[in-house]
Amino acid sequence: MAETDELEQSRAALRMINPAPYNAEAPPEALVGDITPTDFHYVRSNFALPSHDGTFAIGGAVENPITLTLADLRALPAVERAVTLECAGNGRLEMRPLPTGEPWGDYAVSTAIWTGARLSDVLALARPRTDGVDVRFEGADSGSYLLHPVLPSTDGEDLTFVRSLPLELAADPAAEILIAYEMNGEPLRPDHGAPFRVVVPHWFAVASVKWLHRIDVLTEPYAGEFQTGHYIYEWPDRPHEPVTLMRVRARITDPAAGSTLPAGPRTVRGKAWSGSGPITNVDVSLTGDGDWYPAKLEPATGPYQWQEWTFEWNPPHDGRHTLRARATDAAGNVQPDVPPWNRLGYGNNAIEVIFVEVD
Ligand SMILES: Nc1nc2c(c(=O)[nH]1)N[C@H]1C(S)=C(S)[C@@H](COP(=O)(O)O)O[C@H]1N2
Ligand SMILES: [Mo]
Repeated sequence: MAETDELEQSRAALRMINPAPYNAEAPPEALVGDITPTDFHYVRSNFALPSHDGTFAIGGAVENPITLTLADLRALPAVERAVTLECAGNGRLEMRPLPTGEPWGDYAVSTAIWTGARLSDVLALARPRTDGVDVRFEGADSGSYLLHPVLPSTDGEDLTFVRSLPLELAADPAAEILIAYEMNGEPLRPDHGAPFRVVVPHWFAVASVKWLHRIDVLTEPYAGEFQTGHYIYEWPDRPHEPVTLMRVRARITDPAAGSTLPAGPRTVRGKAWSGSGPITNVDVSLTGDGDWYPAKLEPATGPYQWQEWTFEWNPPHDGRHTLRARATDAAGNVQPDVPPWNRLGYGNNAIEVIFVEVD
C-alpha cells in the first residue's frame, strides 16, 4: 500500500498521457532550471512496471560471464553527469499527417543528474571477446506489445524491452555511458528504471534501457522490435535510418505560449540541446519575415545537457506577437521550419512557433 502511495506521489506533478503502460509528459516547470527535479521528469515506458531481482548478468561473447548486484556497481568508480534525455517521439503531435504512436506534445524532455558506474568499466569485468560487435541490453519489463493498439481484435506479441549499441561505443570510456543507480542524488524510482538503468548521453532516450537485467555481447548486429522494427525513421522518400542521436532543438520556456504580457521590455528565455555537438547559436525571430536576431547563449554547464539562452525583447506595440527560436549545433545542424515527417513520428525538431498577447 505504501508503495502504491509513493508511486502515485511520484507521478502527481506529471501530465499523464497513458495510464497503462504509464507514460507522462513533464510539466513546463521541468524546463525552467538547469536540472529537472525528479518529480517533473517525463516518463516513457513500453510495458507495465516490472519486478526486478536486483541483479544483472553479462554473457554472450565474453571471456568471463558474471552476475552483478547494486553493491558491485557501487564498488566501481562512481561518475555523476547531468544528462538531457528526450524521447524520440517528442513533438509527434505537431506532425502532419499525424503519425501513429504515443501522442507526445513537446514535454518528453528533461535533464537529471545521473550517478552510476561507467558501462566501459562494467563490460571490462566480463572481458568481451575480440569477435564481439554489438552489445544487447535487456530490461526486466515485458508484456503484450500491440503493434496496432487501436484495433481491439489484434493480439499483442509477447516482447521484452531490448536495445543494442555497437561494442566500440559501449566499451569506450570517453562515451561515458553509465549504468546509473541514482537520479538527482536519490536511488532510482520505479518509473525511471530502479534499481539500475543504462544512460546513454547524446542519444534519444530509447537507448537508455531501464530496469537493466541482462547484457550480452553479440558477434552479429542485434535485430529486434525496439531496434529494427520501431525506433526507425521511415522516411517517405529515402532509405530508412535508425533513431540514434538527439536532433538539434530549442524551446522557448518564458513567456508561456498563449500568455498575456504587460507592455514593456522583457527577457525571453529558453533551452537548446543537440546530440551532435554543443549548441553554437540560438536565433530568435519576431515576425514571419525571416528576421533572425542572435540570442545570448550560455555555455553548457556539462557536456551532455541542454544550454540556456535569453533574448531581450521590447514588443513594439500591444496586441499579438509571434516568437520563434532556432538552434544551430557545432556540427552545423540547424532546425527546419517543417517537421521532418516519418511514418512513426520520430525526431520532430521543427522550429517552435508561439504567440503571446501584449496588453
Ligand atoms: N526497459 C525499458 N527501458 C526503456 C524504455 C522501456 O519501455 N523499457 N523506454 C525507453 C524510452 S522510449 C525512453 S524515452 C526512456 C524514458 O526514460 P524515463 O522514463 O526515465 O524518462 O526510457 C527508455 N528505456
Ligand atoms: Mo522514447
